[in-house]
Amino acid sequence: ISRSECERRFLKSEAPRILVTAALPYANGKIHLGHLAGAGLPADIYVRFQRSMKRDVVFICGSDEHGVPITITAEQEKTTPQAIVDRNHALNQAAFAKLGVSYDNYSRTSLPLHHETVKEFFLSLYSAGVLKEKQEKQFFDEKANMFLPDRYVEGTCPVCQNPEARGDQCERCGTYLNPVDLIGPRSKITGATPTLRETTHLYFPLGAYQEKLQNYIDQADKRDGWKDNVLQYCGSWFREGLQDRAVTRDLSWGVKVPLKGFEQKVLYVWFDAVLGYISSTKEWSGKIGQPDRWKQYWLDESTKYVAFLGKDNVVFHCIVFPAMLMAWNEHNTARFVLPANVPANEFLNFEGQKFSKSRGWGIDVDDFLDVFPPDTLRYTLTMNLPEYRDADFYWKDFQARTNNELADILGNFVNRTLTFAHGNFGGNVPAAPRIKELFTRGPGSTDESLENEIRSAADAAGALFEQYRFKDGTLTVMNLVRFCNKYFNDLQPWKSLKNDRERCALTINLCLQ
Ligand code: B3M
Ligand code: ZN
Repeated sequence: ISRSECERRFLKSEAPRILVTAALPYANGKIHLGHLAGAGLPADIYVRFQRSMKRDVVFICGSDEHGVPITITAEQEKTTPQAIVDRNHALNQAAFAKLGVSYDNYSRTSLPLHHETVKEFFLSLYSAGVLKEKQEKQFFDEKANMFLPDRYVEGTCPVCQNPEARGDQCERCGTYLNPVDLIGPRSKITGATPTLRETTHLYFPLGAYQEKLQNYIDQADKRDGWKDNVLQYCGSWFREGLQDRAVTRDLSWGVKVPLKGFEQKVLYVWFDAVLGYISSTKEWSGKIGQPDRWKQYWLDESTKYVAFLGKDNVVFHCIVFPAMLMAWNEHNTARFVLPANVPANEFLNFEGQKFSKSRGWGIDVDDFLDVFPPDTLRYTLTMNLPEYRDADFYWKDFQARTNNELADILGNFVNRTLTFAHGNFGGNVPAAPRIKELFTRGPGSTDESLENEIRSAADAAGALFEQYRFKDGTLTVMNLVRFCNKYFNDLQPWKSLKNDRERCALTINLCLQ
């Protein structure tokens, strides 16, 4: 990339402040390597890069602590949902910290502050008449005494006769289903045959926002270059046509619906989870003693908001969340910023297969870090990020990248340079006064070529990080280090040390740079 091209790209994204969020992991279990590759790690690289550019950036995450799977785990373990999320929240927060993911705040959605934030948001939409009440029939499990979410009804697919189709979709033939379409429906929780019961829910009119959403994504893409995979997912949702979505559920674990007649219901987990980014930023503001600071990030249109996540969360961040914010903005004077970009990643697999908790396939981050230091994992994952297509973590690759690249290239160069500077220049950066005359010219690596390489690699890596291309950005850095090792070998400072100390000083000075 040419220098002018770099500058054009850098300037393009020059925002006075940047808000970065990484998808909130469910506190139903421990995070595994796939979670890191999807959101936490690329977001951390982006944030560290922006901080190094001296930009004003806040980095927000936390645990997503609601949803039916957590209730079910609690029942299986004969404990409360709160106990489950307390345990996993602590484990996941510690695992991220151990990996060096530098969140400014890692919150959790069971906090009262979050519940208040969500209720205020919900009530604003409700009282503005945005949400519509609908009566419907839903499957009810008499044995478990609960309404069944779509995914918790199983039965035979009416299209392909797969006996294990789920209420929302048949995984064999891909057909989207309604639970009532299933032949011989049964509850996934108790195995009982569910009955249909009348219930009332509030719906968000997603369909009414389709055109606005398409315009928003078009504009944002023009400004910041959205990834093709993300645009394709959005395009296919738009082609199918957006449907209105229920935002309430007949469940007990979650944010209670603050309305008369809805006391037995909670808000849909995604409705509350995306607002977790806002409440986490509020919590951070309180912790740093500037309770209104969050508003600078969320309520000022000059903020650049970047949301990192995995592909399964794209629809919620590119469609559902922006539509919710649009609805709020239409009825309030304080207006939220929408994501300027959603650089979602595809999936990371483990040794050629999907991570699967139930099949015991994969490795949790905390177990990994009990054995290996964090940089070895960060480096291998970065070089295998599923930025454009699914990627794999292989132990063999981890071994090779750690030994042959991180240790032999980067580690070796840093070690030989620092050892040399300590051994021969008293641990100082040696001055290089006669820099112009000493500049080596001629074949092979020279002082001048190294200087150019340092500058152009920094520019190129910066431009790539700015475009969410973390794999290529890191490769650019590693190629610079390869060049540096060659320079060290070609210039032979151990020889010049004996006959031309200034020549040697310049070599080590440039290596340290
Ligand atoms: N908890 C899904 C996940 O962990 C979901 C993300 C919420 S982001 C607001 O992949
Ligand atoms: Zn089917």
